[in-house]
Order: sequence, then C-alpha cells, then structure tokens
Amino acid sequence: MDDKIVIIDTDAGTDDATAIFIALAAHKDPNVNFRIAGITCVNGNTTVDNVCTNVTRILQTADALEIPIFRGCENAMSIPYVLGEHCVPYHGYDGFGDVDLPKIEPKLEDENGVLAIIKLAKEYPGQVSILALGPLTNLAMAVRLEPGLRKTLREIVVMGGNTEAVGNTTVCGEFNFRVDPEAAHVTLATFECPIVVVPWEINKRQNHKDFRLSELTKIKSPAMDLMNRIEVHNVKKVRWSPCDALAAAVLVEPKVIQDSKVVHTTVELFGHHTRGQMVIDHENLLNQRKNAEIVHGIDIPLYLDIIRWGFGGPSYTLKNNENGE
Ligand SMILES: [Ca+2]
Repeated sequence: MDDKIVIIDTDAGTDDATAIFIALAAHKDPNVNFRIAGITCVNGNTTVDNVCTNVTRILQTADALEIPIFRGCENAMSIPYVLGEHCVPYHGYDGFGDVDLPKIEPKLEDENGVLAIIKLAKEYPGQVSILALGPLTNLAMAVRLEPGLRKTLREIVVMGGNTEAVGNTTVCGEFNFRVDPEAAHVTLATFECPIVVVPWEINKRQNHKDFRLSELTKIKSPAMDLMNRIEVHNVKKVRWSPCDALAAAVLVEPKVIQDSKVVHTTVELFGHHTRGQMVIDHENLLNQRKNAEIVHGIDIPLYLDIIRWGFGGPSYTLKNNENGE
C-alpha cells in the first residue's frame, strides 16, 4: 500500500504536543507506513503565532525540523470566539503552560497553511490523511478555495465535537467545534472522504493521570523532558486525558478503535446555548449521507502503549507482533 502521507493541522496546545510526538514516532518508524508531509497551524488553544512557535519547539525537540511548518488562519471563518473574561485557557495563554522556556523563533515556510493543504493534496492525490487537532478553519477554508479537495483526500481524523451534548467550553460546545462552528459544519458537510471523529466524551470518560505520573514522567527522552515542563500545571489537575493524542493514535493505528458508528452528523450554528454542538442523526431521520465514523470505544492498553512509544518507550508494533497479532 502507498505511504500514508499526513498533514497535521494543529492549535498546539500541550495535548497537541503529545499527539504530534506520537505522529513523529510513526514518521520515524520504518515498520509504520506513515510520513508527515507538513504541519499547518491554526488559531485555537492560543494565537496562531504562538502555535507556530510551539510546533517549531516540538520539531526541534524531536530533531525533525526538516518537516515544513505553515502558518494558517488567525481567526475563525465567521465570528471570533472569545474566552470568558475570568477564564484561563486550559493549556495556558501561550498554549504550553506559560512556563519559562528558552526563546526560539518559529521556523516557517512562506506559504499559508490553507494553500499548503491544497498543494500537498494535489501533489499526493488520494494519499493525504489529515490529522485535525484544532478548530477546523484551515480545512474549511481550503475546501472553499479548492472544491476539488473534497474528493482527493484519503481520510480526515478529527478531534472534536460531542455526542451527548456535553460541553467543555460552553454548556453544549466542545472547544474545537465551538471556536469555529462554521468551519466544523463545512468540514463535515463538504468533504467526501472518510471522516473519523474522536469526540470529547470519549476523552472525558478516561483518566490516565496515574499512568502519566508513574510511567511517562520517568521516560528519559527530550520529548518527555519538554512535556514534563509544559504540563507541570496540567498534571496537577484531577484528570489527564490528552484529547488530541487519541486522534493521533487512531490515525497511526486504527485497531485502537473498538467501537464506532457511521452516521450523518452536522453542527448547530444558530442555537443560543447550543452553537457549536455536534448533532447526530441517530435514527437517520434526515436521510442524509452518512458522513462520519464516530469513535465510541477504544482499546485502552493499546492506546497507552502508543503514547509510551511516542515518548521513546518500546514500539507498540513489536509488542503486537509478540502477541501474534
Ligand atoms: Ca488541539
């Protein structure tokens, strides 16, 4: 099979960092058919400029600065999302925990991230998988600029949306969808490739804080050193379940999905309380195209093996082979 060519679209974010380290492990592992062609940055957890710096820092840490980084959209397609006045962003104002890190300059390509998605999709027709870890502004803008894109991607794996109307940003809004509901709507309605959605609720049901503190913290690797610094506040919180990491694991190793359902889904744009909520046609009442596979259950031991591997632990592929899989 042809290589899986991957574009990571990110609003990094400490959980994006975990996801990107998993993708980088796949990129570097000769046993995994996975190559990162570029990383596009988008406004979300922090400003797009901070995201560009954070992604540069991740690639520098992984000695992978040959992967091109593109600056994408600096705001939502329609109405900018403003965090409540007294709210501190979950990943800190700079996305990386507001800790004291050495100053670095972002290493960016000249091209905008939206145009880079279009260009790479044309360069590798039918081969490009998108790992979407932030608000979907870049993707939606790309398909509006180049409608042919809706048929030329291999797949999109999205961290975002919700299945039970559980919000983490507003009462009914998951962060990535709520920051740019129009972009989430366009993405789900327009792209015709398989779309896998890893919703908020599946992350909310997990807590791997003990694993994080007792196992991951002790791994000696540049990636883990960086995570131990930028997650210094997040690991003190009640739960540790890095949402974006699960989307990365799903893209790298689809066997991590144990339960999923293919449905028609869309996004509420006009509700006072429900703007940005993902709406699933459970009973097929709209009789519309089933446009997304929603992940409901995962193989947790395999997922944790993949996270370990992302930070320099043993390859999860070797363990699977030992098990005769
Ligand atoms: Ca993210």
